[in-house]
Amino acid sequence: PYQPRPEHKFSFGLWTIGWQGVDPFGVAVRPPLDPVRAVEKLAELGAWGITFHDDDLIPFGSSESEREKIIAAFKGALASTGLVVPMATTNLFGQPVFKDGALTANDRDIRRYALRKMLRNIDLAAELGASTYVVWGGREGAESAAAKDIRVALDRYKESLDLVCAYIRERGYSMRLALEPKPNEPRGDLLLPTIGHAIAFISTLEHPEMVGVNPEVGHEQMAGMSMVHGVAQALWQDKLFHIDLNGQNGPRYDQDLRFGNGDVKSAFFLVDLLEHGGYEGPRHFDFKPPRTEDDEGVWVSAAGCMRNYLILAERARAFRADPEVAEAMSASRLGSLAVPTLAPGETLSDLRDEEFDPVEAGQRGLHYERLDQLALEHLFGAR
Ligand code: 3MF
Ligand code: MG
Ligand code: MG
Ligand code: MG
Repeated sequence: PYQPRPEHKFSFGLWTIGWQGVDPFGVAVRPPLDPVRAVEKLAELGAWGITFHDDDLIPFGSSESEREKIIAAFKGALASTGLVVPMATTNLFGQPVFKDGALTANDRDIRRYALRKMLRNIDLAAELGASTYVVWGGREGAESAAAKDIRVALDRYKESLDLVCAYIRERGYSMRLALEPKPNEPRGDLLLPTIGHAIAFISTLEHPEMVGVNPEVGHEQMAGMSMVHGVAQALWQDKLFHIDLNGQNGPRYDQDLRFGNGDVKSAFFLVDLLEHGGYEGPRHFDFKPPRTEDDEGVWVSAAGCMRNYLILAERARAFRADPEVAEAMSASRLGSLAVPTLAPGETLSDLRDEEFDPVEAGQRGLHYERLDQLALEHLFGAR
């Protein structure tokens, strides 16, 4: 019953299943993963799409002819499996040239190089049919407020994104950008640290309609934010263009656990929101199979992401279909929040004239504990 199928729109970054386990304390524990094998394995597991940074697919420094060979083999695997490329992105953080950021590096020639690298991969993304291009700043940020004038850095960030949007329009690509917020790591502080910062920044762009967000579960939780509230606001503002699903245990380093590990209750309400809140985009996993895993463990971990999503979706459906939940929601007056505070035709002077007993109203219970207990019991599989 929890078998992933293409219609579920599950996608994975090539850098996730392909992660070799290099971390700040240790070297690689797994060999490189051939992108063709990644496509075949994901298709076999029931996934729908694969995404990549330019350098995940085409190793940095590859020659023109190597690049063409790799792209041809990748396209061949896509064609034979039916896997799609819904999104692509640029690696603007891995190479030493990007140690002070890319689009907001203090060095102007580095910013120009970063923009060139991005435009080149946007062409490839368009060629492969991607409709979303994710922008994660990577190293856009600083360790010291003395080292970067953040207001000026934001000018440069805006300048670059305006240029990229103009390029996409000029080329006639049907592609939108999705900014990925993250509070810190690898820099001490990153620009656009949360969903809220990103949405506010988007409103300053030349083409705000072309730019949305790609929130990641772990990144919001690193900032101590509620992923569920953040995603709900992004949906409300029509800005949820893409999503990075994974797991995290509280504010610490970016754990990138498989989806379902970490804060399970938040995962339950997130799936409930995505499934019942009108989101129709990819269910994209950005996780890291832990260093403890061999090749077999990598695919078990990837399959677990999808299976956990489907289990939580089924639990969320059962929660919403339970008559006792409906009754508890009505006892908690959830429906009343949907009624506009001022009735049609009413005036503020009507409102001011109304008789009200705040002491009586202050005594009403909301019964949220009963409702939350029902949610937990559905999540636990106890109902
Ligand atoms: C970093 C990330 C990135 C982004 C990616 C864009 C390496 O914490 O989450 O993954 O998701 O660059 O999709
Ligand atoms: Mg992460
Ligand atoms: Mg990540
Ligand atoms: Mg991510």
